[in-house]
Amino acid sequence: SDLFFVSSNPHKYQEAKKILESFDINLKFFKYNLEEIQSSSLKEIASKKAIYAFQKCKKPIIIEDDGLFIDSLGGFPGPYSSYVFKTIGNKGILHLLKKNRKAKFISIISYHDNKNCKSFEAKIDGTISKSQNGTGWGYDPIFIPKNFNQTFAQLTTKNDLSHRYKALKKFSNWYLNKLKS
Ligand code: ITT
Ligand code: NA
Repeated sequence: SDLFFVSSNPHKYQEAKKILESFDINLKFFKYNLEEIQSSSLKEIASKKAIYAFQKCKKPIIIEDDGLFIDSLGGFPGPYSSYVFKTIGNKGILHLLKKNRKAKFISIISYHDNKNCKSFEAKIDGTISKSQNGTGWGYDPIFIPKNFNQTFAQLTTKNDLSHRYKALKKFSNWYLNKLKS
């Protein structure tokens, strides 16, 4: 049974594909620039993205909405992470931070088919590094997961511990059960 990942971001797809492979789920790519709904809630953005993605693809889909939430900035960029990355980028974020560097990544995976609409959320705590380290996409060069001393961009184990991994693991449990029933 076909399952499509609807997104404009091939990095997200590549990671999601790799992660779901480890749960024996084959993920296909439906590259599409989903209109970014502006809302202060990741959940709301995710479920709207899912409805829209299913209308476009007409096959069972998942979408993912992520946010990087920085404590000392009151959770900014959060739901605006995509826009903030394209505008001020990692350099801009580093300029804004002082002593408290705590942050977390949140991922919401939303599934939609002609019967079900379901979301799975997960987070990973960490800190923002003092400078960019490693070559990775998005905020990877500045995010250090808790209990590590290297950024996501430097770690070879990102896909075993990321927000994306944790949310997809929850999704897989539900999805594989659904396929059986
Ligand atoms: P969609 O088309 O799927 O919406 P997007 O890139 O706009 O793609 P989001 O709306 O979820 O995705 O935006 C979240 C942003 O947060 C994304 O553009 C990245 O810059 C960043 N991001 C998300 N997950 C990340 C990760 O694992 N590592 C680094 N940056 C990440
Ligand atoms: Na987006």
